[in-house]
Amino acid sequence: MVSVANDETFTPPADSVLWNKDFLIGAATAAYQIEGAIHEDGRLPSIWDIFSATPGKTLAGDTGEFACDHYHRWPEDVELLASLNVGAYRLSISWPRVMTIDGQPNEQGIAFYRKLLTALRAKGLKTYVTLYHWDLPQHLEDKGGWVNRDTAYRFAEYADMISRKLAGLVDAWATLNEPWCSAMHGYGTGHHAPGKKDVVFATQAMHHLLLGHGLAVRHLRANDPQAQVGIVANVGRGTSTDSSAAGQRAAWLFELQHNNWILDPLLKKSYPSALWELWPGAEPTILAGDMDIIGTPLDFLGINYYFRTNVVSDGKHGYTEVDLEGVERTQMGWEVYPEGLRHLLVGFHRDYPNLPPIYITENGMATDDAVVDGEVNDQQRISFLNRHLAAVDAAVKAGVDVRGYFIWSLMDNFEWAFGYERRFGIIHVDYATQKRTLKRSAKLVTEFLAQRAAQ
Ligand code: IFM
Repeated sequence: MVSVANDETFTPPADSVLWNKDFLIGAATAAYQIEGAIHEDGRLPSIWDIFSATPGKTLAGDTGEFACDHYHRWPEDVELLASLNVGAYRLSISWPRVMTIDGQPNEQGIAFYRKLLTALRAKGLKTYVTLYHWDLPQHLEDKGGWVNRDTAYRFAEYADMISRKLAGLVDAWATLNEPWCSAMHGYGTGHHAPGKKDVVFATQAMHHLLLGHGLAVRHLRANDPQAQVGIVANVGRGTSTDSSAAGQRAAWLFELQHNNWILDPLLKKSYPSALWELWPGAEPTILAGDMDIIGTPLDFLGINYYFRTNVVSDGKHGYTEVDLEGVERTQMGWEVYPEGLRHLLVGFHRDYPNLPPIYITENGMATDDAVVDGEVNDQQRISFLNRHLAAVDAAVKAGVDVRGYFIWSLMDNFEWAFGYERRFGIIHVDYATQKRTLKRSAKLVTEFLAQRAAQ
């Protein structure tokens, strides 16, 4: 058992970028994970409704049917969010809530986001809005989902429609959240909706996700010229305890597969060719002009970082993951490894001369939190946040243009295949009563931001 540092406070060093009032600190959520209300106001079924209702797909059979009931409790949630003194909120829009089956706007669903964004703005919060955080309308999956090129065009239509409707209420649009997870877990491993399992599907899905992204960027810019436009990628640090050439290649391949698979097409307009050695025969169909669309310049890149993975060579073209012993882990079993965040940021800055400004759009951890005498003492999370923010500060000092950091997550929520057991929030949610309780981490962040504002 690894002991956790007993940091009692959340006080960044005096020279930390965190004290800079322009460095944005926010909290993040996603529609399916918090909204509930899946049958209301004309919302269509999403792939996660169908997947999570299928026996055996999620822990304890949990679904997003009620989640945090945010669809009804959003005024209380906005008050809580604003009470934390954060400068921004990252949320996502549920595509099946705002668009009808024949591609028309669903005004009732759109009204929800208009009210929410207006209330956030009234509180002085910046709004970071993701268009696709994994909840594809099921009727599009029935036609092949992201493996079908047509879905990229449907996504672009959705982006066009919703950015016309919400123009002026959004500070920054992100097209996709974590296309790696959508493609690989949705169509490769089957751990996520829609649960397909073929790497050939995964690579084709990735290409169509990125194509949809590029097409959407053009609409977002045209319809909402004041807003920033970007995309959010999850990235992973891969290392190997095997110092041989084979071990080091395994670690390199891990990062290539997790990071460069997405960042190269976005920032270099090509896929890394070594991918097709890792996955022979899985090269996607790419039409003329696709890579130029995908490589449309971005205003910002969102980076989501959680953990490091140790790998060894599989003796063939790939790698195998091997858990390290004696390292600190979260409730997810993920290794706590802040140095990986600094390392990756500095590496991206070195490898991509056109790297846009970065926001850490997600970072945080799951802990098995409980309310005791009205309090939640999430000591490991406080320590986690301290250490990862120090890693961000180190990257900034090394020259990386990081503009902000969003804690994942504002509140405990539906953690996909892991249901409600895994608690990522800085606000505790009692799902039986929907009572929200600020965890100690939330209180310390609030105090720090008050001090920062007062200086
Ligand atoms: O909860 C998820 C989120 O939806 C996407 N990024 C990772 C988080 C933790 O697993």
